[in-house]
Amino acid sequence: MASATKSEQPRLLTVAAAQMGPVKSLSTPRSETLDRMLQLLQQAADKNVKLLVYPELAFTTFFASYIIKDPEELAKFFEHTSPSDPYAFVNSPNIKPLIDRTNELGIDLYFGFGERLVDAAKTTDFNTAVYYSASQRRCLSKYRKVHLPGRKEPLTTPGFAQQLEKRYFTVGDLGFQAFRAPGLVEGALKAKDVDSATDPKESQGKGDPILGMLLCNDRRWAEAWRCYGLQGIELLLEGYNTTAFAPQYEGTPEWQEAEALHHHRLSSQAGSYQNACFSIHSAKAGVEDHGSLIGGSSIVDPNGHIIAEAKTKGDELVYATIDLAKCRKGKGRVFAFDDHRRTEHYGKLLEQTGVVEPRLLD
Ligand code: CDV
Repeated sequence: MASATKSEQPRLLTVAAAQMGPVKSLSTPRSETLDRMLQLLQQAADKNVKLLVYPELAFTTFFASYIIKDPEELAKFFEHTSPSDPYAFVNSPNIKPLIDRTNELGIDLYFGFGERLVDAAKTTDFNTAVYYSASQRRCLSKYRKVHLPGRKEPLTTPGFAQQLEKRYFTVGDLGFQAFRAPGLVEGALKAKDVDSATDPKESQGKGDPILGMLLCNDRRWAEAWRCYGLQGIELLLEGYNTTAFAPQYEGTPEWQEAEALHHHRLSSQAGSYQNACFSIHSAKAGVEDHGSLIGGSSIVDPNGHIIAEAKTKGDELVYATIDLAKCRKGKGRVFAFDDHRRTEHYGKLLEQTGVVEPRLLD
């Protein structure tokens, strides 16, 4: 573990990705998967981990890669919420044992799940991640995946890998909201300790850690990272199910998997460096009935270095003690946004979605 810049007090935190091997099929019992998650949680406790990140759609197989026509069958992959009870899932029998145990162990969690929001007669399904604080005994924040990959209609050629997130989920409506998590680092500055006349810049990097969440494909989008960067993010959490091989695309299975891992690393390392934050990336990996998924769960530092990475494609705890004070170097120099961003030139980012090329030459 490298130290912080010269003047910074260390803000140490032990964190981990709970990489999960495959959840074999649509009919794999929930209890079997939950048991594996509980075992990873215990391993995390044994390593004194204070924050543990599970994958996207952690409790089930990656159901968005199957063609599920029966609405009753599909409903089994979702947990219910409502506008008046946005965190109702913590009491679901599919999730509550994890919450109960993490309360006993005092470990904060990020996990992904299928969320069915029931509002009067209307239901809306999201691919969701949540942050649960053990010290507060409650969820602090929810994130609904924004960049949904894949398609609405299945591919018709037998054997082709399906990716149907646009069929099963609605685009997230919560944006990219950073939040602080209490109880993770010692001596965090609190609002009551600061005089209202003091320049807010003086307290930067001294409070409780600033966190943000993404889900899988989101990590490839610089815009998502920067929305968090602009809120001073120090630690980004992300779970994923990334296809290792799709027969409809070029290349051998080995080559495709190596490329997928390369792009995963490139995205997580660039995002961390350009926003001067740590990040934790947690895979569901290995071969499920719909196809194969990459491993490569990792912890990345604010200089873009991978400081811990999974060695297998099975259940594996990937952990490290990080020093959040190390975020200050990038935030104060190369990526001091106040000093160097040029918003007057960034208009296209909000005005345009697709590509508009310069006109053809005569
Ligand atoms: N679950 C995902 O979002 N998967 C996408 C794949 C389909 C490209 C990903 O970005 O890893």
